[in-house]
Amino acid sequence: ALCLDQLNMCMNAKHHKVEPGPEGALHRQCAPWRENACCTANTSEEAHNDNSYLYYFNWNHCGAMSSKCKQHFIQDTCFYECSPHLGPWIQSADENWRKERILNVPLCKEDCEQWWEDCKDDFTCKTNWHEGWDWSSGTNKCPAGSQCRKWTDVYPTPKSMCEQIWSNSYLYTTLTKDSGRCMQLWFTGSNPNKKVAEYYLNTAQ
Ligand code: FOL
Repeated sequence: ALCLDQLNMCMNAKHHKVEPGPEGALHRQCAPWRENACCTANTSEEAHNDNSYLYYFNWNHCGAMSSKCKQHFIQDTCFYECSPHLGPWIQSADENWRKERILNVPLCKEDCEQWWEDCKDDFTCKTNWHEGWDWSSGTNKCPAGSQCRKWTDVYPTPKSMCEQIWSNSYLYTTLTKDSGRCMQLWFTGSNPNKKVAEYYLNTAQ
């Protein structure tokens, strides 16, 4: 069906379903989306694996990523792949691996700050993780000339990390989860992001 419902839709990207719907069982950290999801059960399972077939992305490009940091990347993957309420932020993308992307999704302060806190003892060699890797081995490695640096040298603030790591998929905000005006990566129970998307659709940002 033609998409007329910006509040309940899936982006046209690499692994997303054509339309959102219930999934009986989504894996672990993706389980909160099971009532209405843009990801399949297989995608949700892969989201938890290193070098998964989703993007063959190597979290451990500067030594092993800590598990407390990695859980945020798994959650980000669940959010990105499963969220059915990203309509107000979906844009067309000029990329060979997806037709649409998300831009400037207002992220709740707590989720961005906890992500950065839990990663701040880790290392990376790149600011924008979407491009410029060495893929010659089949997974991303640090490109020649780059060096692994402390997380806090690459990303001095939570804002710099949340906005830059995925080419401005996220907008850092000082809004808290209880505001109802920011999107949550981490939630339990019914999806709080539906109301947030509704708000931004009506105010047309
Ligand atoms: N999470 C969020 N929140 N937003 C996203 O856009 C997002 N995207 C991914 C995963 N989680 C996300 C997908 N990640 C490449 C690298 C990372 C990636 C997908 C693809 C990649 O192939 N990069 C090539 C350039 C590809 C191209 O654009 O031509 C490279 O040069 O490294």
